[in-house]
Amino acid sequence: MRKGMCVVLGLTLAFTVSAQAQVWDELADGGGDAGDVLPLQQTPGPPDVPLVAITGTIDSSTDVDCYSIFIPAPTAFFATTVGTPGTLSDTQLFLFDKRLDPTGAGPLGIIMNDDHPGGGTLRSTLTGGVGVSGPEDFGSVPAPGSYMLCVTGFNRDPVSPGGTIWAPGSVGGSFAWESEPIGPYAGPGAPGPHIGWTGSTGTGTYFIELGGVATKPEPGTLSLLALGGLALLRRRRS
Ligand SMILES: [Ca+2]
Ligand SMILES: [Ca+2]
Ligand SMILES: [Ca+2]
Repeated sequence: MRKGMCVVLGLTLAFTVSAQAQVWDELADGGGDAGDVLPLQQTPGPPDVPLVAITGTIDSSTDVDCYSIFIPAPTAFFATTVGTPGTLSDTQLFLFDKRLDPTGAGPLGIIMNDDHPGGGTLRSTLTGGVGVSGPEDFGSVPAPGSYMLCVTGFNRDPVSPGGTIWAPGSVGGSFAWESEPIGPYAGPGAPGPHIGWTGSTGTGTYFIELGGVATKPEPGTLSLLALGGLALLRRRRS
């Protein structure tokens, strides 16, 4: 059997054995309140399994809960509180790139949503593609990888050293806290690295339904994936 095929079969077997879907609970699984800035976020586990939901509680006017997630295929990604259980009626969702900005001060904002882009609810939806969940869905996830997903209630918002990230006026003047930003506002073009939060939130429980999300892979799996990719490349070139 060719080496590349062995690697692919090995990966398939490893994934099948450990592929039970995980619902992560902030208290029961995380052991307490999830932190609100890198690296105080919770990291749902076990590694390498589909992550289908995260549940928890916004328990004070300043609480924000953040989680490490892995997005293997950006176009399949979504995170939503629309139609899910939970007493927190007006949610907000934020996705940050876990790689630090060039100054090392913090992660950069990728996409956010306050009220669902399709309208009709104060709950929130993020998608990996543009326009998937409604005409106001402007954001996208740029590449497969590890991200930090944060949930809070309206109106507790992320800040950078220069002020509010995704603040009205900072992204073209028409910003209304709906599914901004992306494009020039993502990654290196975002107004600044995330260092904290401002404003206050209502309290209550939340249930974030997830699609196209896995728990963080083990480092060995990433190496194996890279090896598999190399093997496939070599096969194509030979
Ligand atoms: Ca919490
Ligand atoms: Ca928290
Ligand atoms: Ca909202």
